[in-house]
Order: sequence, then structure tokens, then C-alpha cells
Amino acid sequence: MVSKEPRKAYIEISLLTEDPRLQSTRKALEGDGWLLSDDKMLLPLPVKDMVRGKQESMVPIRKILNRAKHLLEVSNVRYEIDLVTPPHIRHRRSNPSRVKVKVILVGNAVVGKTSLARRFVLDQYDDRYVGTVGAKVTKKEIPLSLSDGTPLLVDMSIWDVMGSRSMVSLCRGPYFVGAQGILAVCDLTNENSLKSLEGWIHGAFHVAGKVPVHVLANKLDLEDEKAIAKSDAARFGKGFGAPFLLTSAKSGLNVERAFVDLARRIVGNRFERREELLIREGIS
Ligand SMILES: Nc1nc2c(ncn2[C@@H]2O[C@H](COP(=O)(O)OP(=O)(O)OP(=O)(O)O)[C@@H](O)[C@H]2O)c(=O)[nH]1
Ligand SMILES: [Mg+2]
Repeated sequence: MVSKEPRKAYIEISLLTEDPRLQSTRKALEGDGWLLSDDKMLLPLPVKDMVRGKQESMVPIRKILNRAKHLLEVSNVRYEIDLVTPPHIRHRRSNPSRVKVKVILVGNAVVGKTSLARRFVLDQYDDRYVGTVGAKVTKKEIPLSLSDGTPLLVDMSIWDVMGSRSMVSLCRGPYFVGAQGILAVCDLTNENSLKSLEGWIHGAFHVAGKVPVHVLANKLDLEDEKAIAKSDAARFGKGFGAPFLLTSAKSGLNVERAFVDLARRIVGNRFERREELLIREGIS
């Protein structure tokens, strides 16, 4: 006889407080469908809907979960939440969730946007300058782990936008549409390139909305020729809630960090709560 694998899925809440006093809340929890034992609570999930990707059947489950969390918190019970799934769903979970993000590189011509993208994606660098025409789009997969260790793959599309065209014409084009993050790049050896960044950021905001921005001062390897005080660049960034980083596409210093920090900030906004991600993984 072939033994069948269990085909049930649960949200499992482990109760970490010894002898949790749930008397008053027990009825409410059971009424919501929780199965209670001394140190665990299980909420059966609709596996068929999860496999078919029926988002709407998860809406009441989110509400039930939030209510249970509230009841546990007011009862001062410490807990941990996990998703217990059968193998056909577990298999999907072992492949980390993927999210697509679009980021744009903006800033004056010759500050090093193309060089930064090239260094990050291909780990290459070229001293010759070939101005970008329109925008060049490259892609890179960034494996991240969220603060609680949950793995996530970010498929990043990097739109490296030419710096030599007027902002008005760039705003009319497709470059900034749907951008979820901005790397605003200036050249540490060129004072004007920092002054221009305000216009670049406002132009991008105008099309993409107020998405996260990080300010980069590139060409750190030319620090001896610097024309921008780091404190000025940092202060400028603060005005946009933007972290500031010194980079060098030539040496590679801080380049990976610049892209990964931005990716982390973008997805951080989207997956603030671990259980949201767990539920999403089960149904996507
Ligand atoms: N020393 C030094 N030179 C750099 C660095 N990054 C870029 N460059 C050089 O600066 C020049 C311009 O770089 P690009 O990356 O093409 O500049 P861009 O911002 O893409 O310019 P546009 O496409 O015209 O907007 C090239 O000659 C690069 O080799 C760097 O970190 N250090
Ligand atoms: Mg370029």
C-alpha cells in the first residue's frame, strides 16, 4: 500500500510562556478555528486554495492571525509563528520568493553611472568614456536574507539613464516609470554634479513617486582631487531621507553595497512582517 504524505497545512504558533493563561481567550481562539494544546496553537489552512494561488481565501486567515496575535499580546504570552506545509508546498518554499524591482541611476553625464552598473553586474571597469544614449538596462539577481533569516531573491532591473539629455525629455520617456528606487550619483571631483542632483531626484519623483533614494559620490579613488565635502553630500542626502555612500567604480569600493542597500530598503518596505511573507510563500 502506498502511504500518502499528509496534505494539510497549518499556521503553527508555539507558545513560549510557561503555562500560558488562555482561559479567557480560549473561546475566542477556538471560535476562529484554532486547535489548542498546552504549548501550541494550530490553524488549518486551505491547501487547495494555496496551491491554486487563490489570494482571496487568505484574507480571512490574515485577520484570524492578527486577532490571535492581539489576544496573545494582551495576555502577555510570548510566541513564535511558523508555517507548516505538506511537501508539494514545502518544495515551493525551499525555492526562495522572488521579487522584481526596478532601480534607476540618475545624475549628470560623466559621473560614472554606467561604470557603477558595469562594476556591479559584470565586475568590470573601463577607463574610456562612451556616453549612454537613452538608457541601458541590465539585470542582476541579488540574494538577500531578511532580518529574521528568510531568504529572498531580488531580480533587479537597473536602468542606467543618460546624463546628457534634458530632464524634461527624460521625464517624458519610459525611463523613470515604475522605478522603485533611485541611485542619485554625483562625481566627488565635480562640485556641480552634486548641485544638479536635486533636479534629477525631483524629476524622478515626478514620474515614479517618492521612492527610496540613495546618494552616491563616485570616483572615490580620485579623493585627492575632491571638490565636494563629504559632509555637504551627506547633508544633501538627508534632505531626501537618503543614505549617502562614497563609491569607486574603478576600484569597486562600496559598489555592491550601494545596490544591495537600496534593494534591501525597497524590499524591506514590502515585507516588513515575516508572517506576511510566509503566507505569501504558501500561496505564490
Ligand atoms: N577615476 C574614476 N573614473 C571613473 C569612475 N567611474 C567612472 N569613471 C570614468 O568616468 C567616465 C564616465 O563614466 P561613465 O560611467 O560613462 O559616466 P556616465 O555617468 O554613465 O555618463 P553618461 O552616460 O554620459 O550619463 C569614464 O571615463 C569612466 O571610466 C571612478 O570610480 N573612478
Ligand atoms: Mg552612461
